[in-house]
Amino acid sequence: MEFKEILYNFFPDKQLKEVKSFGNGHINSTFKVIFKNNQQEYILQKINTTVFNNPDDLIQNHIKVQEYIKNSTSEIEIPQLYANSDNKFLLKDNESNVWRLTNFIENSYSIDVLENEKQAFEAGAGFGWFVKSCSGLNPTDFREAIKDFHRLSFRISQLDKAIESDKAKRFTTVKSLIDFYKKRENSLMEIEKLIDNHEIPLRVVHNDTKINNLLFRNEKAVAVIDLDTVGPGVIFYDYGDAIRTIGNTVAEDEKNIDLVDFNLKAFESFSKGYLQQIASSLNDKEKELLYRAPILMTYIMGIRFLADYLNGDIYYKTKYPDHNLSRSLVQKRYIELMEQNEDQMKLVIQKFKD
Ligand code: ADP
Ligand code: GN1
Ligand code: MG
Repeated sequence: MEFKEILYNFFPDKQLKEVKSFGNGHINSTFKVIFKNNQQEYILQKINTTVFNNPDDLIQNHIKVQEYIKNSTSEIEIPQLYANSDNKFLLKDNESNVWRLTNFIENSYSIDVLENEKQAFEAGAGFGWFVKSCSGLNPTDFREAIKDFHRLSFRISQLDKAIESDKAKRFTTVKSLIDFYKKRENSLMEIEKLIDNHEIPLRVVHNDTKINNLLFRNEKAVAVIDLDTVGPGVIFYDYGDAIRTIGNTVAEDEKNIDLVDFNLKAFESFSKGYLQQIASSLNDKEKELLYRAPILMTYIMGIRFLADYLNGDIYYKTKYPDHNLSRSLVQKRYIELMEQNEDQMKLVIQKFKD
């Protein structure tokens, strides 16, 4: 269906001026929409229904958060969903594409790579605000957009299946990379056990806290976006996944592996901003083991990229044949660097944990 028709369903009175492809998300198709004589801009998204089989769950979860925090006095916000003329938040077009519309957060921008440490502090404050704001919500009231999304054993079994079927005939080229990840499997599974026995509690978390899912205005964090995966999870998921991109000096798909570096100062700034918001509600086990979260989450993303590479690039958007391989190699290098910095990471968390 044409953009004009889709948008007519949301705003029959507005005249379309421009629709352009926007952002660097790996999952949905995102467009910025501008109407004539209308200052407010919008974000229109075609939801990837191969990834999100039940898009209605996404909307239910988003609305739950939207309603819960609507009276928040914080300067940080989340995108607001617009209903269409059928009073629904999802529009299904005649080609079975599913669309949603939100406000464009005014004068905002996202970044893919950190430019300075102030941004890391701001990102910590932003993502920390989000999880603090959701702390009164019950995780079991949310629908899991993707079952077992950050469950390590699930991601390991996905990788094992990908190795076994070797669909794209790439196994031999990644043998040593697989070995790297396999070596760390058992140690990281210890964290899953603590989650399963509730020593690390379930909370409502964002579940996709990479740096470009946060918006800035004039260097200040102003919005947490991409709520597709909001729902049950543990604090390690959000904190760890954020560090995965925020502490890395280069993009997650940098081709020159020698440029990958761990920015301890950015790690410290993010941790300060994040823990200022949330430390008082963490239990001792969470505080004690938080330093392991960045390696856990980088590992999970590393094996997901690798599995997708072996499967022939069917999940993430890719721009060239070895794109998923580049991503997985960056995660590997970044894990090595964090392993070398583990003691310093522990000390930083110690400093901000009370
Ligand atoms: P994906 O699920 O594909 O990652 P996102 O919801 O993260 O999609 O959107 C992709 C990009 O579009 C974001 O990284 C951001 O740059 C931009 N974006 C998304 N929603 C908004 C919004 N409401 N206001 C401004 N920019 C947005
Ligand atoms: C995807 O949607 P986006 O681009 O913000 C992915 C995350 C990965 C990330 C890696 C639903 O995030 O889990 O960490 O790519 N989202 C989904 O860049 O799979
Ligand atoms: Mg995104």
